[in-house]
Amino acid sequence: MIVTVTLNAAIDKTYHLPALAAGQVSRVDRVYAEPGGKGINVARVVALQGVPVLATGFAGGSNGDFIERGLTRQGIAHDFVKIEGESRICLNIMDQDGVSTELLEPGPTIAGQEMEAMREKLAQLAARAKVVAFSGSLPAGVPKSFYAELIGIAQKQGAVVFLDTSGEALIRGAEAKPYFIKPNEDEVAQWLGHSIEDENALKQGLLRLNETGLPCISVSMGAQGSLTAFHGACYRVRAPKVDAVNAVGSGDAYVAGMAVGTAQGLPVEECLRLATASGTANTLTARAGYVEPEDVKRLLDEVVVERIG
Ligand code: TA6
Repeated sequence: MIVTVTLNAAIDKTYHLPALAAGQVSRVDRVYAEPGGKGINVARVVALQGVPVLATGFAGGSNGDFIERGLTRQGIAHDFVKIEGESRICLNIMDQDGVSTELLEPGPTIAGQEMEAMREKLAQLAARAKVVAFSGSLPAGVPKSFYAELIGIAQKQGAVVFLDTSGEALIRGAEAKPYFIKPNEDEVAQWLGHSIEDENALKQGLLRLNETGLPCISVSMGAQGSLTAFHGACYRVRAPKVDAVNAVGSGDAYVAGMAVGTAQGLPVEECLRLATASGTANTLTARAGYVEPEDVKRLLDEVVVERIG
């Protein structure tokens, strides 16, 4: 089983409208509302690929109820810590040219006893999991070191740990040496203490990070594809060219593919292929954090994975 952890769960609302004009009334053509936040998106994309998954995290209020009901409807097992506060709404406004504007609420404030309940729940769930994937921002009240603490709990239960977050939550979380991380170039530069001039500098930097006990690090280079350092070997991956409809949640779909490949014990090249096909398939649908499984299968052969050192 794969367990996903979303500490700042959300209702992801996508508004499709002709154009967004600041200071004016804009009428929305189509609305999608579904359980979201990065880890929940990971869970949905894993489930769509027919792999057992369970979503946990914090959920509260009527938005929390909506998230749990939505997951049940989508056939995704879940076991959240119920909190006093109200889970957030994250809004993605898509215009007809495909320009996306995201408005992300900060989310609820988490109390000390709610964090304690999370530690206990995670210890139980991780004991049954091959992979535990932590994703997204930390809600208020949660210390920046909380991911490191939870990662330690999951690792103690024998799970392989993924961490997809940003900023200080990532820097502090990485101290617990998760198996897989997905920083951006700026975060890699901050770690290394110098700027990154080109692809070769990025490659050397990622290999140095491997040596610090971070076994698998993927960095997206946008249209140039992605670079991954895995136990001292480096891979460049090029995604198939597609006409994207909505890219929101593609990073989460990438994590889902990587988690599925890892849980199934696939070689790293195949994990990267599945991750990239899943991320690309996500861009083909109007919904955030969603793939059509046939798209993933079709795209697999079009992903180019190249070992570059
Ligand atoms: O990756 C897109 C997305 O997952 C949206 O679904 C939205 O819920 C948001 O990211 C949340 O990101 P955050 O980093 O605030 O947890």
